[in-house]
Amino acid sequence: MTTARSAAGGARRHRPARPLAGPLLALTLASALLAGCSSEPALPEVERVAGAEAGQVQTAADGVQEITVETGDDYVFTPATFTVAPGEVRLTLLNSGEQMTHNLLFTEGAGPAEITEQIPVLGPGKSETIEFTVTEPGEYPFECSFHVALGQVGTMTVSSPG
Ligand SMILES: [Cu+2]
Repeated sequence: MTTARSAAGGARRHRPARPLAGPLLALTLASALLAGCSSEPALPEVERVAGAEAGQVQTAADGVQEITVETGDDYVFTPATFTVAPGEVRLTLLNSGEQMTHNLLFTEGAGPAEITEQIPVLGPGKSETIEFTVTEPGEYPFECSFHVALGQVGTMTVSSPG
């Protein structure tokens, strides 16, 4: 296997070439390397692309509340917590990573009611949407079952009506 990109975090620090003078460029590279070496087994640097759209529960044109949860080349859901009102929910999981595969399922037996809709596998660069209806207020923990041991969990709260 020949791949230009190593699994190490440092390899992903590449940036578009900038018109820097030679010595300055060398200095920049040196400090980048130093920074990379001093950190612990670093996760690849992650860029979130959804920005303001991720994490905001919004009401779509058809009246369904929508939320986009983003994940990437790490073990984090963004947002990890959000609140919806009782009713229909359209949840999109966006994997903005380049390497890692995730899923999203509501932790069995953990919430006030079962939500069986799930996103079983989501490869890098992909997004998938599920829809479900919630009626019972309370906290519904969800997880990436691949990485739950690494802390990739979140909680959807269903607010009380009225
Ligand atoms: Cu995961």
